[in-house]
Amino acid sequence: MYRFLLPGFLVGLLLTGGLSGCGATAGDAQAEGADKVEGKLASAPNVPPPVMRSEPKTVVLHFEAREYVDEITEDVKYHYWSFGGTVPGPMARVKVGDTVEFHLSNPASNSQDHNIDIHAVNGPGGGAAVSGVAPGESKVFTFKALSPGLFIYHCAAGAIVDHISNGMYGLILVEPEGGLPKVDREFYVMESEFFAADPVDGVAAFDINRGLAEHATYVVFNGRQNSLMGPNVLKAKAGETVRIYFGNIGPNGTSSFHVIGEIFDKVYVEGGTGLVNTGIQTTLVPSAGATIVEFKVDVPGTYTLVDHSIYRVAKGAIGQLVVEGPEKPGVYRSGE
Ligand SMILES: [Cu+2]
Repeated sequence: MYRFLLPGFLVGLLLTGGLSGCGATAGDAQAEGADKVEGKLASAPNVPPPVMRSEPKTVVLHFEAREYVDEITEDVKYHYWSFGGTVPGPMARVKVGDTVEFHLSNPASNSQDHNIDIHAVNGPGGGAAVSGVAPGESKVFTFKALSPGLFIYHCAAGAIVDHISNGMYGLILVEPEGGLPKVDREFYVMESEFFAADPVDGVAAFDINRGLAEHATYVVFNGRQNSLMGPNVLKAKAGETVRIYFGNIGPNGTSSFHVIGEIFDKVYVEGGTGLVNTGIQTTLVPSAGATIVEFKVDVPGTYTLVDHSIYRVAKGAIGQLVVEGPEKPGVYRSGE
């Protein structure tokens, strides 16, 4: 589904300089006691594994800006700008108290300057002030993860709107002390609007007038229509607990995130870890905001993820979670 996913990202991971200062490979740096560890990253809908250590470390993250053309619908391709060759970009996972050494590279083959604003940063521009890279450049900045929560990152270069609208965003989880409670399944889902002009030879590009009018052509999960449908559905077994890390970049719309047929047993309000609400049907996720939801799937069947601003489903804001396992007629059945 994401044909650029592994090649582009791994090339970026491997070629952007290694771990300066410790002389170790990424694998060596994972060893117990190493001062620096390579960051845990995963591409949506996958989630990096829990951090599983009690001591804070310096976590090295390597991101690469990539511009490419890929399908946004079955019939239309789009001129994406991205981190790592996927939309959304990779999800990162660190722990509160960690120091993050963030490397951003912009290959010479790209056409645009880029940077990154990470909402987990305390400092001007969230890093954008010191991470601007022209094509062919790389930069490094360092920040301490002071606050736990699920945070958006996005490019803030140039006019910002085109970089955000073209796909340059993703999520970073800063785990609280002791981590989050164990669950059976974790997924990474991000909603976004695309403002696409009429395609030329089947390829569409950003239309700023549609953006200014707040009139999205597409509203999608994980960067394109059907990213969580058909062969790409999320899967779980009856009785399992599911956690979704859900981000909404907008850039304009607020999401009314809902899973049809389920109730969120827990909502980590606005992506923070200090306030957990329970028994929630639909949760609001603002532009450039995030949430963490958890629910137990009791009954087998198909559950549908939507932005319950329901006209957006017709624009692509839909995905499915398919649950297999034994029926549980005491919870749900046809008839009396
Ligand atoms: Cu950019």
